[in-house]
Amino acid sequence: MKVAILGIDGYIGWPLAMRLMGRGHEVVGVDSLYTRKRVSEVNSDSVTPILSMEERIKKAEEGGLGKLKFYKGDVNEPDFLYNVVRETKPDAFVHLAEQRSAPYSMIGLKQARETLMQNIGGTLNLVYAMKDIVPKAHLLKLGTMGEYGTPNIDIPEGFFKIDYNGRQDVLPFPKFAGSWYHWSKVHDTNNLMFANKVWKLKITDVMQGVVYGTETREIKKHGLYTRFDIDEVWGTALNRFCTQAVLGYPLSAYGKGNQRRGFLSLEDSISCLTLGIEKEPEEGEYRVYNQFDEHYSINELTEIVSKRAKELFHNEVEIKHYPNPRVEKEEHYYNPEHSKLKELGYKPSRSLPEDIDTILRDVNRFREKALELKKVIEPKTVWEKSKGLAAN
Ligand code: USQ
Repeated sequence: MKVAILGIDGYIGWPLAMRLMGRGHEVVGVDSLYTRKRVSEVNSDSVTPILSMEERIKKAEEGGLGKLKFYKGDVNEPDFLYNVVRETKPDAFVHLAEQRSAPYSMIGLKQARETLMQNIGGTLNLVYAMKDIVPKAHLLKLGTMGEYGTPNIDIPEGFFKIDYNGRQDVLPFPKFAGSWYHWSKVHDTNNLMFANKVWKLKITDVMQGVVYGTETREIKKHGLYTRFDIDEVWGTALNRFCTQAVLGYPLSAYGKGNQRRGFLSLEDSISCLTLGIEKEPEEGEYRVYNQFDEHYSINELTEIVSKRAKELFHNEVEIKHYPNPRVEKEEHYYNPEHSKLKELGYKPSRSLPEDIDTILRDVNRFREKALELKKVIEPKTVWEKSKGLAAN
């Protein structure tokens, strides 16, 4: 199958490309390389060494993964995206080309606008290009579990049965996101449902939890790392905790630490996305998965990480509760359903503690680089202080 990966240079995009190529798919890659630029804007960098896109493609080819055609550009530019789709006519698209950091979107008006305009605009361009050029193609779009927020009831996979004033219906589950970034994904979801309704586009909307890890089978085999961010803007919870443990810094639990999220290893995220591509929806179907393996509270995670770090490196790790920079519930009910991927055949690969050991060992290998990023580890982006236009 010919698969276009939009956002191929990102944390998930690159390992997904290697997996799909290894399984005999023809991969077309698209990326503006904005993540590299935006990470450097906050004086940060990937802890793992990452090659340029050209070098990645060359090494992947030398490693026997096959050829990959790469287009550098922004999916938010309709002419650019239409040209790529016209030239390549993919059977499937994996759309990862969005600004993906909640803290980045909360820095101020500039970043909030960038996030909302770019994410919503790119997805809108894509559904139009699909309708006009490849209306039978499948779009697998990365959404987020954060679209749902933390309601005090079970969270279904996209839709739920509702009984109101004596009448019943099956409706989209209400969303209540926690950052401009997460809201951009809610708006995308609404637009995708509408594109499916009017043009019958075949769509999989993936509500993915927090992804962690440094490794997939292909990264291990070919030594071609994906990026690994640990700063307060681009790094996610577990990846940050592991790095802090290696460096001997206190683990940064925000607030009371009883907030709970769904987590998934990078290896399993890649397996789930591959499954979603290879087992596509029916003609005209819009389907939603909740893509995570298990849910943990922040306190549970910091406990596991400090225990594993102590066993591996014999260092004591402190857990520090920072005043929460975000506006979020710190105690809440959390029970999202997640059976659809398992019904399709997904089997989790490893347990979270095993993955944590791999991350700790990898970060320890690149310890010098992690140490260079010391200044950007402490939380500084505060939701309530998001900057608007200067008063004068
Ligand atoms: N947290 C800490 N300490 C930290 C970092 C985070 O306690 O040092 C807490 C946050 O307060 C939050 C939770 O960990 O309650 C998750 O935060 P995160 O930074 O790991 O993840 P989040 O901002 O939600 O976003 C990440 C990805 C995003 C993806 C999302 C999935 O950056 O692209 O969509 O995870 S989910 O969280 O399920 O919405």
